[in-house]
Amino acid sequence: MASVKEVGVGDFVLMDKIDLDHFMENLELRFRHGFIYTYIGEVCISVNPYKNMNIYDQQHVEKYKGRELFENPPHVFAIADASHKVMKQQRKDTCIVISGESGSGKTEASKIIMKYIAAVTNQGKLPPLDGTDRTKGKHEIERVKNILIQSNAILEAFGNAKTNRNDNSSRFGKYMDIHFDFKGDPIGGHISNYLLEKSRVTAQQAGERNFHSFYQLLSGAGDDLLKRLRITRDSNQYFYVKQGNAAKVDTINDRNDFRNVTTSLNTLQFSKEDQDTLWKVVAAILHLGNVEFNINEEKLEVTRSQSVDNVAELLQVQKGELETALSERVIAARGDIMRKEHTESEATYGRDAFAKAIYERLFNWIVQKINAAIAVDASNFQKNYKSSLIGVLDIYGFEIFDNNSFEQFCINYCNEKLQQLFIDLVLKQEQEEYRSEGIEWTNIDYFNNQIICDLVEAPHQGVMAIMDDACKMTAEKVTDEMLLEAMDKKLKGHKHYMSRQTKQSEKSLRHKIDFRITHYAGDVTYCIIGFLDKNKDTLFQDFKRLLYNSKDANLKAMWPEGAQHITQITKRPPTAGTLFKTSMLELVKTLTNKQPHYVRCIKPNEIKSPSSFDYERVKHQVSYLGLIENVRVRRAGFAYRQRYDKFLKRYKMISQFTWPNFRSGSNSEAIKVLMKDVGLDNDVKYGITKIFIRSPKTLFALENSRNQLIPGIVTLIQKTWRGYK
Ligand code: AD9
Ligand code: MG
Repeated sequence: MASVKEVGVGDFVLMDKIDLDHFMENLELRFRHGFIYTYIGEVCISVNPYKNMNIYDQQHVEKYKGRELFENPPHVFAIADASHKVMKQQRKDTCIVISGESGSGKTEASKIIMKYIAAVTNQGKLPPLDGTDRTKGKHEIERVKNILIQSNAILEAFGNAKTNRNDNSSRFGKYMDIHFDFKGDPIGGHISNYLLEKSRVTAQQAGERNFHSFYQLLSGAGDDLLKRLRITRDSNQYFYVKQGNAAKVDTINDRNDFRNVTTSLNTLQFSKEDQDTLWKVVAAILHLGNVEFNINEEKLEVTRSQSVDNVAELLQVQKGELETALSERVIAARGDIMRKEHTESEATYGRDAFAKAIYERLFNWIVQKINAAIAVDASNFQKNYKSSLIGVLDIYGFEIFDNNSFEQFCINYCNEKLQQLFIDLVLKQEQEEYRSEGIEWTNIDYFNNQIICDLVEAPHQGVMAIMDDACKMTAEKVTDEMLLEAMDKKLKGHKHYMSRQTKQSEKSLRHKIDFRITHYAGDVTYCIIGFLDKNKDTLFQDFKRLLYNSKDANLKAMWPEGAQHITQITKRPPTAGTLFKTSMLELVKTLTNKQPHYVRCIKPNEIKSPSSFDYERVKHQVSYLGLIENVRVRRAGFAYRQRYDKFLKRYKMISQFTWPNFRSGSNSEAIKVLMKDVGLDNDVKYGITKIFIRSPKTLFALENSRNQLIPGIVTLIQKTWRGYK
């Protein structure tokens, strides 16, 4: 591999001057020359190249394997390697947190990381399967690696969709733990998924699509399967997938993707029956979207009987029962059981809630099945052995659309939490390192977004709590507008909250039903309509019972609560907002316990172009991600730090006292002598295990001296070598 000459500065910490302009200049220069990665110390900044880069092949894997960050040009491989190294050598749990706005390259980065980990583990030729334990182990590791990688295709098919920001936008959050044995080979894993944006199942904005799975099925399934599922290839026939008017996407080949998903399903040992359930549910939803309601002589009628027929057939439930569940609900009031017929709008609401719920359950079921396939097999280990792990977090990025609703509110709150974690960990980690090395340290100011997290999650006073209070009121009919009023009352005067009522002069808020949150990443205007319903997330009990009675064993198992009798249901389930908030708090706790590595992704432009660097858009991201402060923190303390043994190995050649060896003393003593000898010792501090260098210039000087000497040393070594021959 020809070595490529770096352009610009590979680590922002080493720049002469650090301010926004110089930061931007370096980032743009590097991007324009195809250097998409740049470090801030150990944080990797990645700018989406929007084109295939030839930097992820086996040769690159070899180049980064086992190396230190500074030894090679910046690369996300190096971050993966660092994480793996810490996990393996220190037996510490680590995590890689990938953040950035929608379309900035998080999911791609997470896949690149997974591939790297797969490539550097369990190396060597696989022995033939002869049944001995050792070969079993090696084959088992290959199986696990295969599943970890192939699960992506399935999860993306069912959990990603084309949005107006990204053709392959993650509509769920994903945190994956990969467990490793003592050799550093993967032995299993676990995926946690967060809030799937299920509203997409029934409605899409213009230019957007439903989840990929629908279009993959329509384009990729063979004629036989289509016939069995009673569907035609034409997506325009189905209301639930045509609203965005964007079924065809240039960058997506649904047919091929269907094939890949099928291969992955087979690899993951989804049985024929499992796959049958999967596509039947998808097809049933297509039919369900075409079911309509009509009021005839004051009675609700379900029209499009054929569609109802198809849904019943595919979900393996009684058609009559399905029709009843679609048109009325059973309610228990003080021990009495009554039937109440839906209005037309209640029926449509019920139908949509039903479609969303079965899709969401299906998605959770898929995740469970993947988890079962990669669960760590404890019998493979000695007693008391604890595996270590690397967690990889790839979640939906911060997003602003023309219309923002409850889903964007949750997604953006999630990004606030991650930013908070970044602030916490980056500062904490720095401070802890200085403290443990016995070095003095003063704080740097950050914009702390805790205030925005509180605005959303604080007990009683936060938006989530106000929403939950509104959902609890059943006596009178609470509307979304009333919810907004309650929010206005409680949040009036908050620096990060605004609505027409709290600030009448604000002309940019178009409607009375809008409110605005000033997020760390920018202002987002949310429309309150739909918040209550989405937070309550009601699914009429009748549907649960219906599915519990399905003849499809998989479906039945997905709906255990359908077994409950209506009178047994006394407690209101937690709201969607509360569930999400709880899962975010847990996620943050999980990540805090691990040694973190960060990849911060930047979107270079809005037009998915490999050649456009939209200066203002990038500058905005650099600002809100707090990257300049990140560099400052890193430099205010010390720009560079290195373990004594490694440092000595690299620079011992530049002093006559340490080359080829320092005779009398420890590594740290040798380095003290060396630094004095080259006149650089006023810029450094000596910690317990590491040397800390304050200014990048000192490091440059060291590197320069080393570079000047290397040709001489190479010649010397060559001569010596020849002498041996
Ligand atoms: V979202 O929050 O899920 O909407 P992501 O995950 O941040 O978003 P994603 O990884 O899906 O963005 O990247 C968007 C697109 O950019 C991809 O589909 C690729 O076409 C493109 N991309 C991103 N990273 C790379 C890369 N390293 N090399 C080549 C890339 N293309
Ligand atoms: Mg993504």
